[in-house]
Amino acid sequence: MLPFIRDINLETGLLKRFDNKVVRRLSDMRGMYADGAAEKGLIENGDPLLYEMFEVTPPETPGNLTYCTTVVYPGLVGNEYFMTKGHIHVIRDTAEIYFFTHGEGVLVCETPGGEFNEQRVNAGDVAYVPTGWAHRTANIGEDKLVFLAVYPAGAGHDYDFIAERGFRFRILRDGQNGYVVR
Ligand code: PAN
Ligand code: ZN
Repeated sequence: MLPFIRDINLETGLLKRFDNKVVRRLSDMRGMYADGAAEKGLIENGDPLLYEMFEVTPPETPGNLTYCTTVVYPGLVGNEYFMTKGHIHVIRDTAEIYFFTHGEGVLVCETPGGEFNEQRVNAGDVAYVPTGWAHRTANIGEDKLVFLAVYPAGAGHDYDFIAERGFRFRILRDGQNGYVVR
């Protein structure tokens, strides 16, 4: 494998070349938002696009890294901001770096033991998610929230962990662009 460079548009999150694109609509996250009636209504009326990921995926051999951009669109399901599904890595002993390049968001982290952490993030913030923490990102702004994630290739994503138990707290709207954790 040769060294390589990819060009990222910091504002849109678009990579000029990527290996894989993931698109998540609300119907891909059924049951994850608190307001089931709002979720149903939105799915029936166009099924909004919540977020997209553009991945660069070197071989999943020991020592390699994967990176990708995530673009979380602005919006609400009921009173809950658009967010990612959230996951913990299959290999629990995995840390990850998020570099936020555009927008306003909240990074939500939780351990299997129930320790909870939420932090507001803006363009320019570099977040470190330590090993053993599940993570989710919510967009609390009016524009796209964009970030670059870097993590060990082959770490895997355990979505069932969050789908089954959720996070302890949700990121809800509180006034214009404000949020409350509840
Ligand atoms: C990120 C996330 C991305 C989308 O690249 O995968 O933001 O969130 P979900 O994977 O929870 O749908 C990351 O943490 N990768 O490990
Ligand atoms: Zn991750």
